[in-house]
Amino acid sequence: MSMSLNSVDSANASNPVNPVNPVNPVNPVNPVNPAERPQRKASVVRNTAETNISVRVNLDGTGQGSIDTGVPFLNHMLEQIKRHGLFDLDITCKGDVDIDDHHSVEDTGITLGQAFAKALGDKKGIRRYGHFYAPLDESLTRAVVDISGRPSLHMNIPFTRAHVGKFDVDLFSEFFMGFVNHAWMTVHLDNLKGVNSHHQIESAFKAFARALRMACEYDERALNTLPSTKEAL
Ligand SMILES: [Mn+2]
Repeated sequence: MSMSLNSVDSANASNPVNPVNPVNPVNPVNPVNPAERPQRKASVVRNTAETNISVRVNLDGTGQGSIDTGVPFLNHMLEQIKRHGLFDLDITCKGDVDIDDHHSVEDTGITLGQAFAKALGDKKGIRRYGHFYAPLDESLTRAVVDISGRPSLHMNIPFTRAHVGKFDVDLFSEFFMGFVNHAWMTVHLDNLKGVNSHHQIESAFKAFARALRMACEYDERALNTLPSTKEAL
């Protein structure tokens, strides 16, 4: 079943609520002055028998915050999202890493995706699309993001090793699958060149961070438009 924002607005004009995100009411007008716009922040706590995770995000941040997932390589990658996406991010994960890193990495992706979906609110005025090519020495990765409302991950990363230190490269796709499924985004990640698997992954996270930043940013010429001819994202 699909719902359009327009049909919800007209059916319930006195209390317009984003059907995707009931937490953030539909903002009637995005002011031209950025300081007057609603804050695009969200907090999500997700507890299961396998992990306890807390994420706080500010889409309009400056790259502040602390990250402690219990998986050092994942921390290193999330720092890339924070720094190069200019998102403020506070992330803690206490997971069953005595088994392995799988649950912690996947569930951190899920919770981060939930936080982005919540912080994006009604999505009005955003660029929606973002893309970036990030090199890291010999490695070059392209990331393309569409805040489409349709979860979809397409990746081609020909990993040259099975592990980066203790980190299992299988968990790379687990993180991004968790993220896109809960952020409701389309993400394409293509490693075009690469020999060192640490560089392959890190260039992908850097490209993703920049592409996601572009997609989440306001389009100053379309502040009060939803970038979809369907009028729904
Ligand atoms: Mn590195």
